[in-house]
Amino acid sequence: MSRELRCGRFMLPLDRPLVMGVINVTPDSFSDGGRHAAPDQAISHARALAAEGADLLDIGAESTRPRAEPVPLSEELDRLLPVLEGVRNLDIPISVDTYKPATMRAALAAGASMINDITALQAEGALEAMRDSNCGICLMHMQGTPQTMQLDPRYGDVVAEVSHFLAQRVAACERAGIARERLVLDPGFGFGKTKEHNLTLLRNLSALRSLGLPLLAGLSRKSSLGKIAGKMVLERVGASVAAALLAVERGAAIVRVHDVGDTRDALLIFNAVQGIVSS
Ligand code: HH2
Repeated sequence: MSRELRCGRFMLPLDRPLVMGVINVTPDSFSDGGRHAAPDQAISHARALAAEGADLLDIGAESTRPRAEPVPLSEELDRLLPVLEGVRNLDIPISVDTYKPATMRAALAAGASMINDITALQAEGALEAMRDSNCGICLMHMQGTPQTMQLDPRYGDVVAEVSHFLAQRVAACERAGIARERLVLDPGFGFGKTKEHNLTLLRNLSALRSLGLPLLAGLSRKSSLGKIAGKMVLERVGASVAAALLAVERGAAIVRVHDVGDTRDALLIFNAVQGIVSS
């Protein structure tokens, strides 16, 4: 497996776990809806997360929580572009969380270095939008769509099915001429999965390492953690940090989190115990 991830002009080292800080420029995200919806709020939140030690940031302008309504392209761009303009001078890669090829192209033109796609580039034109750039790409597994995914998710073998799907999407990227050094794979915790499915995936995360690409895990503040810990969304910091640490222990290269500083502290302890020296 490559020791670095290509993200546009950045090469991210993969010899220590990386923290991806979440910025939701949305009025309705499950985790922090409305808190950073105005561009200046989102930009100062991005700066704060960078100062707390985020290795990269992920900006989303459309909520993908269960039952969220899709946002029209023009509205997604209106939310996203002023924020991208305001964060492009930060010296860390900026990822954009979108499944729309037109948004992918606009985001890259506005300085984004990574595309995080919850539909793993299945939209028509998405592979082509990625082919001509050298940005990083996160391919995520989801069963169903945000509108339907939590109604009745079912699997025979959740780990095998997620792994099979991700392998197929990697093959599609390779056929489209997208280099493997640009790819990160994500099992998509909470996307068409019950609490038991999420726990099974986390327990067996290391099985996905056989796909030979870095793994990204997004468990931060998710409802499965709330169910276990009996906590409301904004009270899930401890549970989220624990989940991030468990994911890293099982091989996650990147953790996607809202609480960057607390996660970073936990990972510094992890690194020290493991004898990992930062490059
Ligand atoms: N989770 C969310 C959104 N995007 N992308 C990846 N790759 N992996 C994830 O687990 C993931 C994701 C949901 O979290 P959040 O962004 O806080 O909520 P919302 O979708 O409501 O904006």
